[in-house]
Amino acid sequence: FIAEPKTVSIVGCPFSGGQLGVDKGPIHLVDAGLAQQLTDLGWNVLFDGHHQFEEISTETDPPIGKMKNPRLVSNVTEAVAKVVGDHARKGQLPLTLGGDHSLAMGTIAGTLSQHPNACVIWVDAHADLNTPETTDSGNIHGMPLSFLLSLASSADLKYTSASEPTPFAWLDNVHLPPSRLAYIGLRDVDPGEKALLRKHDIAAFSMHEVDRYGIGQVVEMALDRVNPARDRPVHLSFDVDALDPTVAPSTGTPVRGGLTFREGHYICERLFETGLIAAFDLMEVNPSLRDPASVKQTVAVGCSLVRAALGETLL
Ligand code: 4U7
Ligand code: MN
Ligand code: MN
Ligand code: MN
Repeated sequence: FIAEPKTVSIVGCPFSGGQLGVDKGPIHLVDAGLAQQLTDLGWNVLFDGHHQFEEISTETDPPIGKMKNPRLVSNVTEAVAKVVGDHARKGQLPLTLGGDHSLAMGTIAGTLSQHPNACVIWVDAHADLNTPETTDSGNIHGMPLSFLLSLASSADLKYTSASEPTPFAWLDNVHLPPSRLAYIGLRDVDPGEKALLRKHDIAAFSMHEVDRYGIGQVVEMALDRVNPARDRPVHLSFDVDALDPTVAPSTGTPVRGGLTFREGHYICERLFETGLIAAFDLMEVNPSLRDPASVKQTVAVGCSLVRAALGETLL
């Protein structure tokens, strides 16, 4: 899916509309030298600055139901979908740096616009499958997959305005079949999300399965579910909170009992080996949390995961 010479387009998204405070992540990742590291791996790297997002204040963007910042998140993710889709159409690998995980509404919609048969491997402590109804927090970074799987839609927002479209109406005709989503690393799943996982028979490999089978087996089992012939493009969406907080402390919603440094890297290395990665997201790096040493560690691990997904090998 990636044309020669292999080109990666860095889509820096300093955005935190889906959960406050996570917007400096991409800036730190790029400042740590990520572009040069990918050049050193033999990639042609495109990066022309971080995206500038419009500002919509919470005053003009009051919650709809429980959803916080709905207009802002809808507008930003729609713009991200166009950017990611355009890079994919040119045969480039879009590498989106977040920012909060609501951005995946945009990145996955962008991937599907070019690769309608793509599957998604979602590496996360959380399922990010809440609907506007099931969410407790109202934070949209916990909801992107409900919209992408069409388990939620703009109609659920019960919103009427003569002057603007309903937020997320642009996503209503985007559809990722639930059979093409596989999770790895889950360990903090809300009751409403568990019900949806079961109802739609979504492939979900929690930390329990990682302990039981080992990460090597789990990655193959995940691919067997969503990509049995190993012929579908893979969109890899990696929430850094999938890693154990001792490995990646600077993130907004840390959960103990996560992936080790090696388990996280193995997922990236193995998917690179398949040659199927069409897009990569690295999300939820939050430098506003924790001390400078923890931030530095988390940013370094983030860069290292990206290198692993783009072909860095141990030998
Ligand atoms: B992240 C949560 F309730 N499920 O909906 C929610 F536990 O992108 C957390 O994976 C969501 O970091 C975490 O707010 C979203 C909560
Ligand atoms: Mn998470
Ligand atoms: Mn997430
Ligand atoms: Mn998080």
